[in-house]
Amino acid sequence: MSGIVDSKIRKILDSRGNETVEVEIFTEYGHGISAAPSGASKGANEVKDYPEGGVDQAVKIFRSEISRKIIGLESGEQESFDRFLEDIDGTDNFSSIGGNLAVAISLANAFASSDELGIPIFRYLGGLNSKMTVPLGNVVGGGKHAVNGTTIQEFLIASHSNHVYDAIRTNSLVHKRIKERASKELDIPVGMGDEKAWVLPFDDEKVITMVKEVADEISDKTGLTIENGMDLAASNFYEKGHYIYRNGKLTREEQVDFVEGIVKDRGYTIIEDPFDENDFESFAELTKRVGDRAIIIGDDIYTSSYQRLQEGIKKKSSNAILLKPNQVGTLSRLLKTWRLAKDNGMSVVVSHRSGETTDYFISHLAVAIGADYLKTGTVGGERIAKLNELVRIQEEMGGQE
Ligand code: 2PG
Ligand code: MG
Repeated sequence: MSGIVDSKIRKILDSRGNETVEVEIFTEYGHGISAAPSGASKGANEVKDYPEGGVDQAVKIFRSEISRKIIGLESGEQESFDRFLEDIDGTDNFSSIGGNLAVAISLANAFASSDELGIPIFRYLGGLNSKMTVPLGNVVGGGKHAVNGTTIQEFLIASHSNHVYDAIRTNSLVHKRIKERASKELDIPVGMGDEKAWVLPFDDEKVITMVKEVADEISDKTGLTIENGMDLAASNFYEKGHYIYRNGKLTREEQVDFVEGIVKDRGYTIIEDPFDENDFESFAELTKRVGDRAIIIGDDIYTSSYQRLQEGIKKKSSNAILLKPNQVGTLSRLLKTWRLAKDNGMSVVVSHRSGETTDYFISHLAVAIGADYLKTGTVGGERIAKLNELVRIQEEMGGQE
């Protein structure tokens, strides 16, 4: 493996039309490119996305400081490369250079190494854990990803098939059918949110039933098992001891009962962030009640952080974790958290952000670490870029002609 010989940075736009950074790393025989995504419903404990001065300042820091210093670094030594980024930053949460700049550099470097070896990234990163993942995507969206939608941020579905293309296609059929169903009831056009899920002016109860019915209908038609799930992103509507829904409010205890009912009575098997990000205890209570039949995923509660996950494990808060590289800023940090989750028998979901580019690194990452699911929407160019990459990866793995 060779050292880094050159690098580049530029501003590009993400799917919301916001500016983000794209980084390129060149080794003697390899080239890697990666762009940072961005969240709208961020966890309070994520690293800082940009330094003071925003995207422009991040570009300036890269050009004036980092690009010079990375020349000659061993691209194949990802851990020491990522430590170099931490050292340059000098804080715990990347507040000097920005976690989004760090993550674009870190992932571009891994990409360059795999390219140098002439192998796809999932093979470069993967080992015995590699396996094809299951596409998990939202078909109805609200919360911070939409205006006037449901209080619950994401209504998710996951179709299961040995052929990932069929699973992706089936997810998209559910998405299509939801629109047909909703359009019949509404005399206004149906629009999409940030992640290209439908935004419906219905209360959450109604959507819980509707998405389950549509998933069952499409499952009967296609023969594929389709799981129902949701990301409540509950921190966003938790205020002083109450969860405030568009049609009423629940206490902490009532929220536990409500979500228990969604699993036990409504057949949902994937539940993300059902409580406030600091309420490890309610997470633990729900996991105790329904953890044998559903995965309870921590996103905002953990923010992919090793320390936060340690606390969750100690308190038995969940049986699954969501992993997003830009929550922690480097690939090495993310993999460290993943190992901890794995060693403790947790399910793993790799995830996109609501603001995305066509970067498909997370598809390779999900396969490389054998993630149970890749959460990355069901339609929309920036989501499809990742889903279609899964199809190519499966072909490369020899699993699909
Ligand atoms: C989430 C994510 C992705 P955001 O809450 O899981 O769907 O949203 O990127 O806005 O944090
Ligand atoms: Mg989430």
